This record gives sequence, structure tokens and C-alpha cells, in this order.
Amino acid sequence: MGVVNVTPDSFSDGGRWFTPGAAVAHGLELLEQGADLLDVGGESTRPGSRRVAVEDELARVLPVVEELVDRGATVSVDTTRAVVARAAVGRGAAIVNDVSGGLADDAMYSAVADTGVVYVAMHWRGHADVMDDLDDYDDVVTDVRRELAARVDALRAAGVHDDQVVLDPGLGFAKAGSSNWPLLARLPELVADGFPVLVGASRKRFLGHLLAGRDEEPAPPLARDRATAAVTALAAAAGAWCVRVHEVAGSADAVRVAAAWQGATGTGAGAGPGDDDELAVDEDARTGGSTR
Ligand code: PMM
Repeated sequence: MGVVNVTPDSFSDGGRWFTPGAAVAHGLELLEQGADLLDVGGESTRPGSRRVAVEDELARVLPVVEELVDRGATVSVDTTRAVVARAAVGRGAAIVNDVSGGLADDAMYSAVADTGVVYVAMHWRGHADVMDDLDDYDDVVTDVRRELAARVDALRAAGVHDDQVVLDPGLGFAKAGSSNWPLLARLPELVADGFPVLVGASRKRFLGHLLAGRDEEPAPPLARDRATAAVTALAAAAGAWCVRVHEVAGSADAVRVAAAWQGATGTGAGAGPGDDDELAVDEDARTGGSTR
């Protein structure tokens, strides 16, 4: 999944693709580099950032969603607002990617149930202006899985079908650096819960800290892509359904390596290059199904 942030202030690529034309061109470039899905977002979740007005979010994302869908892309809309989700689906978005897992907007689950789209429920505890104070876990993996299971219960109660649901541990959201590594290392536990899993590690702060130089300054976002590709390889090998990344080429290669590796050992469900299964993500997203 390639990231198309139509925002002036995202932490990793803020402002670079802020006009609709630049955002569409960037999305098309990511498709050429091997993305199966494009995630279009109009509200930054940068730590500490403020909400944007719903009118501004709509104005940012809708033209970009529509144009990318017209160009043949499978598009996901990155929003916590039901009204934006419904409007984007109306323009052809196949997936709603909600970093709040439905907690930011009571109307989100009925929008997902009504439209029948694939829904990414991310683990979340609060908006960007407060999330850094919400990193309090007994065991981060157990707690995140339990809180995601509660989201699944609520989704089912709202009439959303299991095969619409993708779960995401929400790396960096209410998670300090050290809380992110167990979520990656123990990804198979989340995968075993039975839903497709999306991992969003791309360019995040915990990678910046990992890559800090001798001066202990975190590596800047644009210097985190090789580490992101390494996470992609390991996440794919651990059974992730999807990785959300800013720099697609390296992660597309990493996914191929993981698939070939698993195909050769026979220990996983991954397919080798050229195998029919390789297209499953794309096809299933288009048809609103899952790859489980
Ligand atoms: N991270 C960001 C934004 N959207 N969506 C999902 N499902 N998972 C994530 O980890 C995630 C996300 C972070 O913001 P960015 O677009 O600036 O990288």
C-alpha cells in the first residue's frame, strides 16, 4: 500500500503532494513502483497535530480519490470521519483505512456496514494531540489484541461482516519507541487472531531512534526507508496481509523476497514470484473480500 498524503504537514512527506495534480502524479508513480493499493489521506496524524475541518479534508481527498480510481488504481481512503469515508467510497474508494478503529466517529461502522467496503481498524487510544500520553500498557501485545478484539465485537454488532475487516496494531500511535518492537516481533500472535493484518511502520519515529547516529539524534524521516523495507520483509514473512509505506520500490522488492523465501521453505502461505496468489491482495481489495 503506497501512501498518498494530501496534507501540508505529515511528518514524513508533509506538503510534497499537496495539490491534487501532484498527489495523483505521485500515486501513479507508486503504482509503477509496485504498489497494489494507494492510501489517500487528507488529515495529518503527526504527533501533536490538530484536526482539520471536515470541508478541508473532503476538498483534499475527493478529487484525488476520483482521479486515481479513474486511472485504474485500487484506492483506500485514510480517514476517521464517516462522512469522508462515505463520500470517498462514492467516488470509488474500495477500502476505508481508519486510524481510530471507529472510536473517533460513532457513525463510522454504519457507513462501513452500508457500503460493504473493506475496513482497516487500527489500534488507537486518542487523537494526535494527546496520543503520546496514552502509552500505558501491561503487556503491549496482549493489550492491543484485546482492544482490537473489542473493535471487532463492535463492528459485528453494527452489521459489518468479518470478511470486510483488516486489523492494524497502530505502530507509533499511543506507542513510545520501545512499545513498537514487541508488536512487530510478536506479529504472528495478531495474525493468529484470524484477520488480515496491516502494518504501518514506514518512516516512523521508532525507526528514527533505532538509526540514531553517534550524536543520538534520530535519523530524519527520509533516511528511514531502508529500515522500513527491512521491517516489510520481516512483517511479510510473519504473515502480514499488507504494509503501508511511503517508498514503495524497496518494500515491493522485500515482499517478493519474503514470498519467494516462504514459497521455497513451504512453511508459510506466501507464494513465489509468478505464482497466481501474488495478485490476491489486488483482486480481493477490488472485490471487497479478504485474503484470509
Ligand atoms: N500510520 C499513519 C497514517 N495512517 N494507517 C494505518 N492503517 N496504519 C498506520 O500505521 C498509519 C495509517 C501515519 O502517518 P503518515 O501517513 O504520515 O505516515
